[in-house]
Amino acid sequence: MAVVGAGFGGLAAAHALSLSGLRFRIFEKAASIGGTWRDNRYPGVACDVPAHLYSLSHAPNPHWSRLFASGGEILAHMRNDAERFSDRIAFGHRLVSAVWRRQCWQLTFDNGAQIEARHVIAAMGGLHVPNWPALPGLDAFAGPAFHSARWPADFRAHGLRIGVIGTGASAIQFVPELAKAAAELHVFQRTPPWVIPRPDFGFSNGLQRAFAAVPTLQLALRGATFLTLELLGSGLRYPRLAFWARALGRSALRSVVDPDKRAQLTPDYPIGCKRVLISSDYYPALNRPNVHLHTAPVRAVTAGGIELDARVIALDALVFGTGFKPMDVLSEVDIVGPHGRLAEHWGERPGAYFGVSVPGFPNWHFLLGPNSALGHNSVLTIIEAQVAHALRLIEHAGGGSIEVKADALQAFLSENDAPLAASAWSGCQSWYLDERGRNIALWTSSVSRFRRRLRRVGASGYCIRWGHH
Ligand code: NA7
Repeated sequence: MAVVGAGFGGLAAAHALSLSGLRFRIFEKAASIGGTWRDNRYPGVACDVPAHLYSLSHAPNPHWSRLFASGGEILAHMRNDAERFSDRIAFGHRLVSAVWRRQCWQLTFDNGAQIEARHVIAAMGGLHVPNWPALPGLDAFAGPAFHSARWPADFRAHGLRIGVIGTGASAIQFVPELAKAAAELHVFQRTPPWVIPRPDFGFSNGLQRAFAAVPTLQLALRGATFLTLELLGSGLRYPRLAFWARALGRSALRSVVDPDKRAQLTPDYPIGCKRVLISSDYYPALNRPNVHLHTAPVRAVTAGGIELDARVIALDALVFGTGFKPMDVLSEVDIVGPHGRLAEHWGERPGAYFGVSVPGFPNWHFLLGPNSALGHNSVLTIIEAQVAHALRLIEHAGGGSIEVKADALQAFLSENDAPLAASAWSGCQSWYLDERGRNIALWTSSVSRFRRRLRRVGASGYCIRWGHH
């Protein structure tokens, strides 16, 4: 078995594979583990799902220091968990092609290494290919210019005039940090996000000891957090139920002192359509006299700054908080099944059965593939359900190959798209939808339903072959 990627998906797969006694290796493009949490090291980085839920269930951590753990704390915890797999991970192996030949996947890596694997668990990440806006003059900028997921460790904001493009989940975390140090901070906003307060607090040493001594206590907190998010998430599917979030968002907006700024920051689309952001320091940061909000479209980047419609903003550094290209794994890997390339197969619309299996691509198991991202709960719960499903498929396949049927995928896509029209998600443009408004990323129902459905599905909807393709 080959596992590609050593982020949370790879670790969840490694744990399950080692429990089942199957032989496997993990191939990781970078020099260390961590995926999202290795890449995103910007100041203020934290998870917006409470930490006791945002942990793999096999690796609870009684010592989370706060409800919303920082990225650094999450990465340290992942490293602890990954230690037992260290001899199974091949670092510096970026998968460039996977070709199905003689009932096996032949994997080729950028360092020239080649291996054969009967099954591949592709844990290459849902959101990790940086989205760079197509702005004229981007290369002409004279100062440092970088994406939030490529933050230079030696970047010092002190005394600089800094521009930030984008106001999504990442930007609202690093803007307050930059605002403290920058001489001027210019935030270029295309669409105002809905932002609700972050109910964060630290866990005292006593409480951490109690979590360690009584694991049920920790499980109870995890369960309660899960159920709360499931319940709140239903507000995204039935927008009328989201009144509480709208009220929270509106009351947070009242903390913006300047009425013009407040108007610019007020969203004009249904809450939940884009990911609801949680922050208690974003709006206060925008109140600072050194922080300027621009809503005019960015026309171009010049050597010395950003050109808006009517003016040029002089800048020393430029930060892109412009998010990621979802489901863009194919920009990195050429996957060729028995009947052709995945890029061609997905040309019309990317689709995978429960985000895992694609017709025509036997023994290939995606984690967090199309239509399995979430807007409301911990994606780790989805990853774990998908890993369990992949292992069931591997077991069913025996020594042969297992492939999902095209009509099973069609039925899944129709089922998943059904609630879309009535939900908040169809009310604006977001990375959940492609340019034609089709949902390529989201699982539109609850995690509980995802788990239940996957458990029942088993290998029905799949076809097992013993001969050669
Ligand atoms: P997000 O949440 O996708 O945010 C990206 C932001 O960048 C958002 O404000 C976008 O505005 C803006 N953006 C994207 N492209 C452009 C261009 N071309 N011009 C101007 N502004 C642009 O990414 P994050 O990194 O913040 O978070 C990623 C996910 O990680 C997040 O959803 C969580 O699930 C965790 P828009 O709203 O599209 O107008």
